[in-house]
Formats: sequence, C-alpha cells, structure tokens
Amino acid sequence: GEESRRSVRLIGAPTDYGQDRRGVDMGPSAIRYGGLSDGLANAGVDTQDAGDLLVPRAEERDPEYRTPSEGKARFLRETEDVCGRLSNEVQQSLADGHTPLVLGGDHSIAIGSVAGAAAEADIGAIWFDAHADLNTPTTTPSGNVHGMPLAALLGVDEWAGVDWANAPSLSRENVAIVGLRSVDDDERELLRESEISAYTMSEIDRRGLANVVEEALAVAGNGAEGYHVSLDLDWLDPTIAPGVGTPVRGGVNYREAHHAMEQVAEDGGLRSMEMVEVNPTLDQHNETAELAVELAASAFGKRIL
Ligand code: HAR
Ligand code: MN
Ligand code: MN
Ligand code: MN
Repeated sequence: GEESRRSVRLIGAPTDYGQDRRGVDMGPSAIRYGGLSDGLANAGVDTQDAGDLLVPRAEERDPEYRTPSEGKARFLRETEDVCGRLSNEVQQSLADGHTPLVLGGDHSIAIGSVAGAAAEADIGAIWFDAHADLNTPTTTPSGNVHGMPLAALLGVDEWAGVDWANAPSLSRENVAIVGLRSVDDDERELLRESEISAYTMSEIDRRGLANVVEEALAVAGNGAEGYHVSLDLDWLDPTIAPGVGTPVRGGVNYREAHHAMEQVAEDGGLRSMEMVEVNPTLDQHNETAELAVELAASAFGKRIL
C-alpha cells in the first residue's frame, strides 16, 4: 500500500571538543555542501534543515576537566552543554513527526542524539564504527570523549546516572557494534563479559557484511520501538573515507557500506540517525562528506529501480 512520505529534519552539531584533530567542527557544512538535501530528495524524503547548534570555539574554553572519579574527560562541561541542547532538538524533532538526522561534529555528540531519541521510547542502536566508543573517564587512554559515548549511553561505571546522557538510554541487549578493528583493553574486557553484540571486521570477512547487518538489525530492533543508527565515517576504509581524525585501515568498502544502509532502509525500524567524525581539513576534495551524503540517501530509501 501507499506509505506516508518520511520527513527528515537535519540538525547540525559542529563540535570538536571530543578529540584532538581540529576541523571536525566543519563536518556539518561539508556534508551539506556535499549535496545532502539533493541526496535526500533523490531518496524520496522531505527534508527540513534546523541549522546548527551554537557551539563555542574550543580555544575559548578550558579543556581540563577531572571528573569526581578522578578520571579524565576533556571538555566534558562543554560536551554536556551541547548534548543537553541536542537531546532537546532530537526529542522535539521526533515529537513533530520528523526523523532526526544529526550531523557532527565528533562522536561525543551521540550522547545527546541518543538521549533525545530514547527519551520517550525504548530504542536500540547500531554503531557503525572502527572503534567501540566504550571508554569511561577512568579507562580512557586519551581523555577524548569521542571514545566514550556508547559507554555513557549504556551507563557503564561512572557514566551511570549521568542525567544528560539520560543514562541508561540504551540496554546492552539492544546494541550492536559493526566494523570493529581498534579496541582498547578495558573495552575488550567489557565486550567479552557483556551482552553487547560486537562484530569485528574479521567476523565480517568470514560471514559477509550483509549477514552481520541482518543480525545487527534484529538485535537493535528486538522488543524495541525502533533504533538509532550512529554512523562514524571511520567505519569505512580510509582509502574511500580519508577525511576522519582517527582512520584505521581495513574498513568496509563502498559497496558493502551502501548495501548495509540499503538494509537499514529495507528494515524500516530507523528512528533517528547521525553521521559523525567527518573532518574536511583532512579530506580529499570533500569525498568523505560526499560519501556520507550517498550513504544517508541509501539509509533513507534511495532506489535504483
Ligand atoms: N579508543 C580510543 C580512545 O578512547 C580511540 C577512540 C577513537 N574514537 C573515535 N570514535 N574515533 O570512534 O581514545
Ligand atoms: Mn566513534
Ligand atoms: Mn527510554
Ligand atoms: Mn571511530
């Protein structure tokens, strides 16, 4: 039968607090300039652009922040401020009947996107990423919050009860991480003992990405009211997505990535989405942003025939 047309609301979150390569705050501009509204129009969705959140420049802030646990999380206060406002925007978008598509910014903003998406519903999440993003201020090797958002949303250790993460916004049995190839020791320990579904590149080699994504969609959607897709562009192989701050060789290729997003579209359970870590200062001719645009079009249902 006739399905009602999906409407997407773009929300820019131009942060670079969460990592130490400058320039990722230009991600929302790069992705828009890469043709996002045309790409989504080609996918048959209506798009409105809510513009960018106001994000104070990092230079004007003091990055040092020790948490009550004596851990380290640079720019945590600024991250809390942005994520609180982003959470409200995402919640409002859903209340208005528009699917939120958040443009980062570094991956720390996922704390706000998912907190907003989970505020009025029990949701799952699929985390397409080379990294697990499961550190806490105590376990982090870098102090960079972009390595921590999934732990924050799950309420791991000192992240439990952090209200601006709405922690826990996610439960472990509804979370799937797809594409892992750079995991820290404490993250590995957590993944071994928990119910989080974690798919490494090695498993993708063995089983094929389509099979893995089919399983990840089932995990994220099982008993949940839809799921959030968090797309870190470093999920892709750096040969096709060089414009990211922490590239890791051995990622998924162009066709694999498209097919995964086509599976998301086909599944129909997508509630909210974000694309993060695009850094145009590290890119070649904006190709990483343009790839993000193409992948968004596939995720929102672009058909060839
Ligand atoms: N795991 C490392 C850390 O915590 C590197 C994290 C890099 N993270 C991202 N997001 N690019 O996936 O510092
Ligand atoms: Mn990430
Ligand atoms: Mn909830
Ligand atoms: Mn990553």
